[in-house]
Amino acid sequence: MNDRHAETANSLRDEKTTGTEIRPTICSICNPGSHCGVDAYVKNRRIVKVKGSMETHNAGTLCAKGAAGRQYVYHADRLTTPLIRTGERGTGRFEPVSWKDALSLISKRLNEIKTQTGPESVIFYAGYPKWMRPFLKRLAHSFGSPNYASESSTCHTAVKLAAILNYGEDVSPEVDRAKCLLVWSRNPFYSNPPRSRGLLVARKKGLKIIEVGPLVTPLTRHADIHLRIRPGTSGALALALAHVIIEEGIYDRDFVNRWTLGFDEYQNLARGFAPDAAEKITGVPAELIVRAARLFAGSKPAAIMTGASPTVHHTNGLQNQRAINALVGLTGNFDVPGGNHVFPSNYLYISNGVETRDGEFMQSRPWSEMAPRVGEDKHPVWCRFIPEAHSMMAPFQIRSQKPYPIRGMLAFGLNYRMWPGSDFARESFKKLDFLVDVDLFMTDTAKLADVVLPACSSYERSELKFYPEKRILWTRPAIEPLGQSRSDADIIFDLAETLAPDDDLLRSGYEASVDWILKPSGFKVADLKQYPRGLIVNDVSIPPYRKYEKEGFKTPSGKMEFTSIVLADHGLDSLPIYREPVLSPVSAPETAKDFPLILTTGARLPFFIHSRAYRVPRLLHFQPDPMADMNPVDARERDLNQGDWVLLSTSRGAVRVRANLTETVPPGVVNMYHGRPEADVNTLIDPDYRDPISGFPAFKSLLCEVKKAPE
Ligand SMILES: Nc1nc2c(c(=O)[nH]1)N[C@H]1C(S)=C(S)[C@@H](COP(=O)(O)OP(=O)(O)OC[C@H]3O[C@@H](n4cnc5c(=O)[nH]c(N)nc54)[C@H](O)[C@@H]3O)O[C@H]1N2
Ligand SMILES: Nc1nc2c(c(=O)[nH]1)N[C@H]1C(S)=C(S)[C@@H](COP(=O)(O)OP(=O)(O)OC[C@H]3O[C@@H](n4cnc5c(=O)[nH]c(N)nc54)[C@H](O)[C@@H]3O)O[C@H]1N2
Ligand SMILES: [Mo]
Repeated sequence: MNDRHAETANSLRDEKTTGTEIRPTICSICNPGSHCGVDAYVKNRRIVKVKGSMETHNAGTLCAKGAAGRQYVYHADRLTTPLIRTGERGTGRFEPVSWKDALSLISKRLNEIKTQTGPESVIFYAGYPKWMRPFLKRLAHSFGSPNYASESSTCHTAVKLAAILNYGEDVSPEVDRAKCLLVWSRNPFYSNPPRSRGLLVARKKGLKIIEVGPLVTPLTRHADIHLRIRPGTSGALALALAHVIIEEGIYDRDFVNRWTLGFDEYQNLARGFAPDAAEKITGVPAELIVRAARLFAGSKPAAIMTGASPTVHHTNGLQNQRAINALVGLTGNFDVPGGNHVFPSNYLYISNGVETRDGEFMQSRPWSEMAPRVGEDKHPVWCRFIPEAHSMMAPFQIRSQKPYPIRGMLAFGLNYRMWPGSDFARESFKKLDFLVDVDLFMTDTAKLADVVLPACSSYERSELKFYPEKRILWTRPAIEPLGQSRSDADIIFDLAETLAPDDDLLRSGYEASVDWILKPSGFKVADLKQYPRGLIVNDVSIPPYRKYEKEGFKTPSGKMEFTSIVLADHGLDSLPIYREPVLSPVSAPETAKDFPLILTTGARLPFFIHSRAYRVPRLLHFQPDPMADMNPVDARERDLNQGDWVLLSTSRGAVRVRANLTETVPPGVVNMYHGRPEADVNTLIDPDYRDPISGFPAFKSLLCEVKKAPE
């Protein structure tokens, strides 16, 4: 293989004098595209220090979460043995059992449910951790259940769905070749620090940046223009940009004439969003809208980078995202160098050109041989294009038992605080006949389970990693799994013996399954093991540009669709119509009398990640008490000072937090991070406050009030 790749790393160094060995591995606390290379300094089989690897994309750096890796791995609350519940659900009373007993109980109960009410009565679920997903999905389908579900029912898949409806495929921005980048509701400095450096490099080379989002972020000072929208109004802003671009004739006429469907209707729709009208809706000055439209359409090539979730966490999120996407085609930046490139993922959400057959691996049984998925009745468009069950609908179906009962769940990293109306989700999960949760910690969700299994961290396991820079890696554990904890993959492959006895491939084991997935690449796990920091694969096939010229678009019309045929077929708006958030000062003036402020939740913080970082002292110290950000103007009106304890409330409830007075949030808006056990902001959001098409929760635009908390 030597002519195919360059090794990216030197070999391991032994520091004989100190007895400390440097072991390369990865930190996997955040998104799969980052997962920084780490040098773990190991002495007496314990990690004594972690350092960012110099040889990987993070170039020697680690973020706050990564740097706290040792406190995470060696946390006193780490689960170290399998547990079976002995007390009431939620009380946390468990007793240790052997792996053998735990796994045989799980097999017995899940197979019983399968016999009694069908395999579809069991959900196989993965939370934010993603690395076990290919194996878990295959296990579900080989068991006979269509219900593999994940956190992706709140994350990215609605963005992807919008792109599929517009273009037939998902697209990604080519930052390094673009002349102008429209960064729409994304804060890479917090959400993806090692990759945000590319943005600064491009900026130095002259990249123009337009930032869209209500919050001031570290990107703002690098942006040429910041369009500070009212939360939830992205669709109106996108249509206003289209209005200017069309009126001024600075769109790509040739592309629009030859390759698009529904331009006339779209143009008519955009006519209603002249900059002055849009200013009233979005709060963005008309003059800035015009400037941004001219800059974006006047730069060739230009690309749009949207976040994985903030544009779609609204009741009109999917259509807003479609309105944003439409700008790519309108300006002729679709699938061109430096625009938005169609580059399908190769393995676990990463596009790098190294061919695999992961899709084939995961779907071991066709949908037609299984029951309808959870959520298929309510969100058919999402289910048509996203090959999963809709986890947002699981709490409802567990209660209603319609169209069929859901009774069992095998979950890896289940966190009920991820759901809107998290208390509702919690009570739903309590109703299951049998719940298994695999986690590193005894979380509040794990306390609801019948069986809790201890997973190990990325420092203690081996996994296949793909990175955008054409790098592939089989990671090495730096230490043995703590206590009796095990890797998620080992647990899945053990369970396959009894839950999927007919699946010979799954039963051939973990590494053999990965070899099968990797077959088209020509690599095997055994080859990759020789390269502790991975390989750069040189001869990959990066998809060409303007593929549509040969193949057409993968939409029903074969064109880019301003008007979606699929949506029309489902009786939905085919145009990207703008609708107010269901709970906004404009659409719900009665509610706004008591709850006049706009609540947006979950904008990323550099030191927290969903539910996970709160237990790590070094990270909690950055924000010891729960905090809600509010503008000093709103604070003054309420007689509030920095750090005051306040009640943040919606019509559904209240949480007690400290007020953080900051101009990073505009007047009239309150921003709070989610997942906090003592102040769970998702209890303030109705479980059904969702986008009707994608089913995504509208975490980022609703109504609230802030008042001084009673002593
Ligand atoms: N440190 C850290 N990193 C993470 C995560 C984490 O929890 N912690 N989570 C990971 C996950 S799961 C995801 S999905 C990504 C998300 O990461 P990003 O896609 O970067 O999204 P956010 O940081 O949530 O929001 C980015 C910007 O969206 C804008 N925004 C906020 N509210 C609204 C709104 O109502 N409407 C619009 N249009 N824009 C709004 C704000 O200006 C905000 O700065 O981050 C990933 N990375
Ligand atoms: N209000 C509000 N709510 C939100 C969001 C928001 O912006 N606002 N964002 C939404 C989005 S985009 C997302 S992605 C979700 C986040 O989704 P969640 O799934 O809630 O994310 P986490 O809390 O990071 O992880 C869940 C669990 O996985 C466990 N875990 C970590 N690593 C492993 C592992 O290797 N193996 C196993 N078995 N378990 C592991 C953790 O300990 C934790 O208990 O939250 C969503 N909820
Ligand atoms: Mo996410």
